[in-house]
Amino acid sequence: MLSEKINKVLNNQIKIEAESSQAYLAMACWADTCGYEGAAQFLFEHSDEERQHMLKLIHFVNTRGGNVEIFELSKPKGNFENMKELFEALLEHEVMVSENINNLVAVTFEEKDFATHNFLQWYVSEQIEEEALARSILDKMALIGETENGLYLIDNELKALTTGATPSGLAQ
Ligand code: OFO
Repeated sequence: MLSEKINKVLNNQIKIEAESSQAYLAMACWADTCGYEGAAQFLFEHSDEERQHMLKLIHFVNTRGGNVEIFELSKPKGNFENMKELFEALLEHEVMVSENINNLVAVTFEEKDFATHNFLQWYVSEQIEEEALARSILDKMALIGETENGLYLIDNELKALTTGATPSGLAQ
């Protein structure tokens, strides 16, 4: 059984994961429109992953006898100056998510909810990976430079990071 406090913070995390999915969906659309095929694929897939993170939390809350609340989402930013600005925004978003996960873990200690504590360790590890990935993309951009050739190389690098699966079942 979840305490009211844990249930509330988990519901807030469900909202954050849904907003992450929306944020990356908006980024993917921008990249697609600009012709960055690799970046678009990478971001569509990332958006799908965030939805999975949300669903994983929803199933956990339901399994533990809690009540899931689905909130209204804020409109994500859908326009960027360039790829660098987009990936800086992505990193900033992931850092915010990591802070929220850390706060959530702190609440599990307060509430002595070690089942939720264990469950959240997956998110702690995931955030380390996601922040590292965003930083490595920005590092590569700084190294290769934002010339047309540089951006083409980055776009190919991003494509290599994708699974190649069609995003959310849409026809390509
Ligand atoms: Fe849900 O991992 Fe990124 O935000």
